[in-house]
Amino acid sequence: MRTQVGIIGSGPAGLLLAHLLNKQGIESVIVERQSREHVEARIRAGVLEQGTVNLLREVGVHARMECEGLPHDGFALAFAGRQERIDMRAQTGKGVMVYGQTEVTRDLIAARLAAGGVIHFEAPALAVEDFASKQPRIIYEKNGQRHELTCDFVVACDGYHGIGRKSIGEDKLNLYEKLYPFGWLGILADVPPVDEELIYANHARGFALCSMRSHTRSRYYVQCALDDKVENWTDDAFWDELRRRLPPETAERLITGPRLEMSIAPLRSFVTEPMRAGQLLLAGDAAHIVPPTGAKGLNLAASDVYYAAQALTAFYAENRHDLLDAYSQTCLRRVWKAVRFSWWFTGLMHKFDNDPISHRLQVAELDYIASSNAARTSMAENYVGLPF
Ligand code: RFL
Ligand code: PHB
Repeated sequence: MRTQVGIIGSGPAGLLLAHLLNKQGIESVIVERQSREHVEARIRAGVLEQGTVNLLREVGVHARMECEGLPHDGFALAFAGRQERIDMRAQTGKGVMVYGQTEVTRDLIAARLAAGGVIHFEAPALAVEDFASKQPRIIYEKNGQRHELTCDFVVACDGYHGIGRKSIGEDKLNLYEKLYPFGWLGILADVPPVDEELIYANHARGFALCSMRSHTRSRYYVQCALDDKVENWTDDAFWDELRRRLPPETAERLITGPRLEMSIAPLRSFVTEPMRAGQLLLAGDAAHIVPPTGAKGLNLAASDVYYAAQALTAFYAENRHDLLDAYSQTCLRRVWKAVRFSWWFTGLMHKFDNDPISHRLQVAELDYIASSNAARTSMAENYVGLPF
C-alpha cells in the first residue's frame, strides 16, 4: 500500500494532521494501535487554547464544540484560604474553550471517516524503515498479518510510548526529561462544577484542581503519591481530600457524587531534539510531554501539526523544502516555552517536600501574582497560549 503521508496514531495530533492535509489535497493514511472504542473512551485534557479552536474551525470540525464547549474568560488561583481570579480576557483579550479531548477525538474521527479518510484501527505500527530515503515505510500489523505502508513522509503522532521516536534511535536524539515526585488522582462525576471557572489550588496538603466537562459533569484532581493506587481511594475519601484543599466557602459549595471514572497520571516534562530525522517527523506527545498543570499537552500537539501541515503543503504545492528543514526548530521554540510554563506552574502549586519554607515561598509568589498586573498578564498570556 502507498500514500503521500503515513501517520502513526489517531490521537488529536494524528487526526488533526490528517484533516489539515486533506484540506490541501494531500492524501494520508492513519494506523492506530488501539480500537476506535478505546481511543474514543480515553479521558484526558479539557482545555483548548484559541489557536486549537481556530484549527478545529479551519478543518470544519467545530459544530459540536461551538454548541457544547464552554468559553472561559478567567480561572482562579486558590491559596492560603483565599481565591483570586485571573481575568484572561482583561489581561490578554483572549480566553480558552473548555471542551474535552475525548469529544475532540470523537468529532475528528467521525468527520475523517465521513469524508472517506482511512484510519486502520487495531493496527499497531512496529517500526518506521528507510526514513533517510525518499520512500519511508511504516511496518504495521493488522489481524495478525504484517503490512507495509510506503509513503513520501511519515509523521509519528504515536504518543510518549510510540515507536516513531524509537525508530530514529534514542541514542541519536537529545532527550531532556524530568519526572515529578507525585501524580494526579482524577475523578470524573456527573455533578455540577463547584464554580463556573477552573480553580487551581495550592494547599499545605498538596495541589487540587477543579475542572469540568459541562454544566453537569465535573473533573477534579488531587495531587497524590507517585506509588498511590486508585484502589486505595473510595469516592468519599476523594471528596473529603478535595474539600480540605479548597478555600472554606468553595468547599462548602462542592456537590459530590459517584465516580464515572477515577485514574492516576504521573507528571513528566520531556523534550526530544530534533523532532525530525529525514522523512520522519515527530509531533505531539511523541516528541514532548508536559505536566498537565496549565493544560498545554493537547494544545502543543495542535501547534506541531499546524507547522507540519504548513511544511508539507509548501513541499507538495511549491516543491519547497525550507519549512520542512525548519520544522523542528519552529516547533521547539514554542514547545520549550510551554514546557517552561508547565514546569513553573507545577512548581508553584504542588507540595514537593515537608520543608515549611517551600510552602511559604509559594504563597508569597501567589500573593505577588494576585497583586501585580504585570505578573497576572504574564500568567494569563501563557495560559491562553502563545501565538503560532
Ligand atoms: P496521544 O493522544 O497519546 O495519541 C497517540 C496515539 O498513538 C497511538 N499509538 C500507536 N498507534 C500505532 N502504532 C503504535 N505503535 C502506537 N503507539 C501509540 C495511541 O494509541 C494513541 O491513540 O498523543 P497526541 O495525539 O500527541 O496528543 C497529545 C495529548 O493526548 C496529550 O498531550 C494530553 O492528553 C496530555 N494529557 C493531559 N493534557 C492536558 O493538557 N490535561 C490533562 O488533564 C491531561 N491528562 C494526558 C492526561 C495524557 C495522559 N496520557 C498520555 C497517559 C492524562 C493521561 C492519562
Ligand atoms: C482537565 O479538565 O482535565 C484539566 C484542566 C486543566 C488542566 C489540566 C486538566 O490544567
